[in-house]
Amino acid sequence: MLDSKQLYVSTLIGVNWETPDWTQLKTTDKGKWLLERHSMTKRLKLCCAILDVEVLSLHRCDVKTLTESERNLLGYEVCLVREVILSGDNAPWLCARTLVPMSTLTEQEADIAQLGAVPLGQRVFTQANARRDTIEVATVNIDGNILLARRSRLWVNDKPMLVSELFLPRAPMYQEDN
Ligand code: VNL
Repeated sequence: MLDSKQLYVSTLIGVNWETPDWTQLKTTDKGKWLLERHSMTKRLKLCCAILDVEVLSLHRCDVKTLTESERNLLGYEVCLVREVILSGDNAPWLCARTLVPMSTLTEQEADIAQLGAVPLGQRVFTQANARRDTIEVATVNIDGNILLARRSRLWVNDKPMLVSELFLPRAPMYQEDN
């Protein structure tokens, strides 16, 4: 894995998540990206011809490594960890890290462990009952770049997963015409 990609992942792991100021964020273009409740995949696809997913890692994590807030949002459970870089027309746009509790990977959702290069959002939001709650946001400083990140909980068939997303310097949300 390239060093910069590893740095993005470790940055996401160490983020200090905060409850957003909805009324303020709703009025800004960047805020609208952060507060997107529907599919981020779909939103990003509107900004490019080709959206690529590179899976950096897919592994199980021990319950003991979950942070207190992760346990509060997901329960005390072994999770599958999926770490990806999303690129739009070859520019890295998003680093995403998703925790999927083993009890979510059952029945209809078993395939989520085998998505490969299929974007998670593309899989999840085809389901009518998919929903997102508890959106948190953060800013991080990477090499002098102030980058935005968010963490949100997704539900499919009433089973949760936790998605952390770091918007990389070339992401459309930082470009003026978006
Ligand atoms: C993934 C995660 C895809 C978060 C996303 O779509 C995302 C994935 C843009 O793991 O495939 O926002």
